[in-house]
Amino acid sequence: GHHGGVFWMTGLPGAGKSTIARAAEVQLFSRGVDVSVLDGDTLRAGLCSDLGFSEADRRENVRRAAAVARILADSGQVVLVALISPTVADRELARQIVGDEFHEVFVDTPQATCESRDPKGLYAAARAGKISGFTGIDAPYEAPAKPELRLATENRDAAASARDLVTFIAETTAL
Ligand code: GGZ
Repeated sequence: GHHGGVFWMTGLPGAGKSTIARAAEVQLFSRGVDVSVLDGDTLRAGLCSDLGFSEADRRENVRRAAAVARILADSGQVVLVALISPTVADRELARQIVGDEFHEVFVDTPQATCESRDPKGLYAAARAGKISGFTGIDAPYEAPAKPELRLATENRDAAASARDLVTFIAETTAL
């Protein structure tokens, strides 16, 4: 039988974290796996609605997500977390909270590609100086040096990246 696990997807805004997580969720669900997705938009609409994008608020966002993910993973779920989680220190905190079931997944998309997608126009707004502290423009993103899985998304669609993620999940959780 399978056991739970936390698959912590980090990457720039617009890298495709949430899209890949949702596609993987569907693929896992159809295999009968108990799966949850925690993404920035969902968390920030509720549990984390008091948080902004300062360094401290991002860290608190990561801490809460990790705490919830741990509870869900301990009850046997596969948990896909899709958060920018921009710093090595933030992700180390998450790993510490989650424990052995933590797996770091780097959604590796060149910034130029993220910026050309710009679904919400946030990169453009940041470039124009209309918003400040935007990750990749005037707030840092530290790419993971040794992620457990790297999804290079350039020239691949979200479904293909999701399949790679599901394969990795199947290997690590004995689905
Ligand atoms: C980064 C921001 C910002 C700033 C709003 N910096 O593409 P999106 O729009 O839907 O996803 C981004 C989301 C990032 O939230 P996270 O909770 O993943 O961030 S963190 O892990 O750093 O806490 C983006 C939107 O929020 N957004 N302002 N200044 N992203």
